[in-house]
Amino acid sequence: MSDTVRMTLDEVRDYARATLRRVGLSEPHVVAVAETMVAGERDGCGSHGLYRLLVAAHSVASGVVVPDAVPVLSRPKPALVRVDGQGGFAQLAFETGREALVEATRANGIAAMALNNIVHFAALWPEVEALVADGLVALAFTPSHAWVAPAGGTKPVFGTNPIAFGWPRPGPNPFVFDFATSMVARGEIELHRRAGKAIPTDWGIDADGNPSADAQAVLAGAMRTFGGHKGSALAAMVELIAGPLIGDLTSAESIARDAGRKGSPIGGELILAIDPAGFLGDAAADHLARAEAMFEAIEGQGARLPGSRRHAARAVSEREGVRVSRALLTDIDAVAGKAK
Ligand code: NDP
Ligand code: PYC
Repeated sequence: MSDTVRMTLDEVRDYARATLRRVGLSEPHVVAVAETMVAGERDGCGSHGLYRLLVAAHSVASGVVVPDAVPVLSRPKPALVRVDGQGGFAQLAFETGREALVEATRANGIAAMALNNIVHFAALWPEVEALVADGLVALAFTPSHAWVAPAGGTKPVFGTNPIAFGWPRPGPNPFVFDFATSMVARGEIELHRRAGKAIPTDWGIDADGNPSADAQAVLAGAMRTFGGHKGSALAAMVELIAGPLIGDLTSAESIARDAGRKGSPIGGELILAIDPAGFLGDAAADHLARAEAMFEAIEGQGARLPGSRRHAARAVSEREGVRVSRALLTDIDAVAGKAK
């Protein structure tokens, strides 16, 4: 028997929704959360696909997340949108504020949305992609739990703190990158642990501060930032602008609030959106067209653009479905069964 199962994207969606219902999420959260898992599987990002059902189920069971939270939207200033997630998952908070953010960006040229009081386990590219689909340039940032040591140190201070950026392009695929400021997302190390696979020794250090290829040892020790002091500074920036600046938790505060429950990170997210027409008016399309020369210069020499692997994976998944680990589905069913 194969150790993977082929599923269409509709089957992935149905499975994710059914599982989230069984673990007790309210229907609006079920729909919003499942969609980001479908996006993860579809775009070949296993660390943020159906694997996250285990993570979400645990956050519900351990009382880290409010499963039926109803997010509350407010407009503190004309160009600022705030959504208080009331302790629920981030996806529904984002959906609650999305239209208001687009409207504020069109009205002011630039706008920001703070998501507060949320629990976050998702990839950020679906959010910036959604804003880029409205013709905006978008950036998103969120801290997580203190798992990552600063460059030159050995003790966790930062979260894996992703940064996502999206830029509209002619044609179906925008320019989007989305990466952790750690060497790799923690979810990738967790997947290596589950599979009993070694990790590259530059991903992290064990509890004694030594580089390690043992995923479990690094999960118990500290992860490293990417790019040495540069990634470390970017991780610090994410802590500041998506933590204290919006009145929310740092990664150290998030893990303290978790109090050993091992749930998903608790805190906030900052999303910035810019309307190219703000600076450029009717000339926006001409200037955006000039940006294409840069993309051509990158691809013209055989280098690839961030997002190109995802878009290629998406085309295959939409046509042929995806392959999901049988062991993962068994574990998810067991966890969801217990929740019932
Ligand atoms: P990767 O290191 O795989 O990097 C992802 C980004 O880099 C993608 O945009 C990817 O494009 C691009 N990229 C990768 N290789 C190349 C290459 N050779 N040339 C050009 N571009 C390249 O991802 P991470 O492990 O850092 O993060 C994975 C996900 O985890 C992210 O989506 C992030 O949002 C999520 N995450 C979420 C957190 C949270 O708190 N909510 C915390 C940490 C991470 P492509 O996709 O096309 O390969
Ligand atoms: O993979 O680092 C990670 C992560 C943290 C929160 C969500 N994903």
